[in-house]
Amino acid sequence: MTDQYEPRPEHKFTFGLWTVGNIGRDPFGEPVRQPLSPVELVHLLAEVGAYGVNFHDNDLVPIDATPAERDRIVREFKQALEETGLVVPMATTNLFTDPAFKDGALTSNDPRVRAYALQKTMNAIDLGVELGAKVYVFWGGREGTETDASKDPAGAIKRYREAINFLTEYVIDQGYDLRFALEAKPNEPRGDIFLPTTGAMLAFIETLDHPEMVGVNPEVAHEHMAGLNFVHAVAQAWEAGKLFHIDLNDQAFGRYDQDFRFGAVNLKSAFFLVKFLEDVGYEGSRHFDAHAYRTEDYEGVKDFARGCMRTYLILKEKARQWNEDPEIQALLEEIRADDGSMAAYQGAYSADKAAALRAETFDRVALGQRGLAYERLDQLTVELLLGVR
Ligand code: DIG
Ligand code: MN
Ligand code: MN
Repeated sequence: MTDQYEPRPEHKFTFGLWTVGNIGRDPFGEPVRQPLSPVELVHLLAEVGAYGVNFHDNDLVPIDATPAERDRIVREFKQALEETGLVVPMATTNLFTDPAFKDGALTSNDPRVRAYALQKTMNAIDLGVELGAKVYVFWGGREGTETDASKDPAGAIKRYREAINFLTEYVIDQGYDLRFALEAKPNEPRGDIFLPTTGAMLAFIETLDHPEMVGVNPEVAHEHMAGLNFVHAVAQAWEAGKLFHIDLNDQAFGRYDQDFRFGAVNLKSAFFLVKFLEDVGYEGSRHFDAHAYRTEDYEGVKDFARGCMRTYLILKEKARQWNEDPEIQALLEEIRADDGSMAAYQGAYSADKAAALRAETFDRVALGQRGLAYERLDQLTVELLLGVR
């Protein structure tokens, strides 16, 4: 089936090796799919029309690989990229699978673990840069606690800051063209994870030595797990100039991290997210950090990947329609009307402005009586999404 919703490189759709390579293990069940090699996964992604592929160091190079094995794996991976035209926009470090990181990596209570995590991350940064990555993600999946008796939360933040400062200095020292994107998650696999939301990450970034090198990588599922509006988190990151990357998927509220296909649960919030990204001209990767249902074989995995991209493109077209819908735009015009009568009180403070505002009189009752027609506006939006407009 070919139609206007076919992915093209300019859409910048990317997947991690760990997404389409997910073999379906879960806390209550064994794998359901045979593992595919990184090279096979690159070809699978090329087949479905992806633009790029991302990886954790150990998705590509096993943690116990010899230098010779590493070189062979990287050579073969580069060849697959060459053959398919896929690129590597982002890389990251696995600081959560190996038992060494059972109590965290960069915030571990064990200084040897913290030092090993730094060493592993420097090596992984080298690997990512070698393969073309310009964004480096930090997801602190194990940076947290089950009992707050174990770690001083302020001390943990200090350790995190020291590590990120060290690693931004490493990037500067190496002369790499690389920016960091910090990814928040409130819990799982730890009972509580430090820096749990995108908002917390934005505050943390301002305390770093090189905040200009560090942004965020918000993930739909993770903000939803915290019960938050994902579009608002993305908008705050964008407005702060910190939306360096984004992890798209879907997630029911109040559940474990489901990492569902994009748009599989909350179509309306997915619509407003796509509309925001397209309206503001976000130029980064549309990275699907998601995986297929455990019920699927690899044909189902391809359906999953195609579905992520198709839904994004369908919602992008819906956003264009919404922006051009005469009735919706007329309503917005009415709702946002500004007769300029309050212009004198907008913008920066001045003593004269404050004095004049004090003298202004307001009909408070009238202010509260105006009907805003949001029911009409939202119903028109729903009908457009349902395809009857
Ligand atoms: C989980 O949401 C995390 C890890 O998969 C990875 O470190 C990061 C990259 O997008 N997302
Ligand atoms: Mn997730
Ligand atoms: Mn993610």
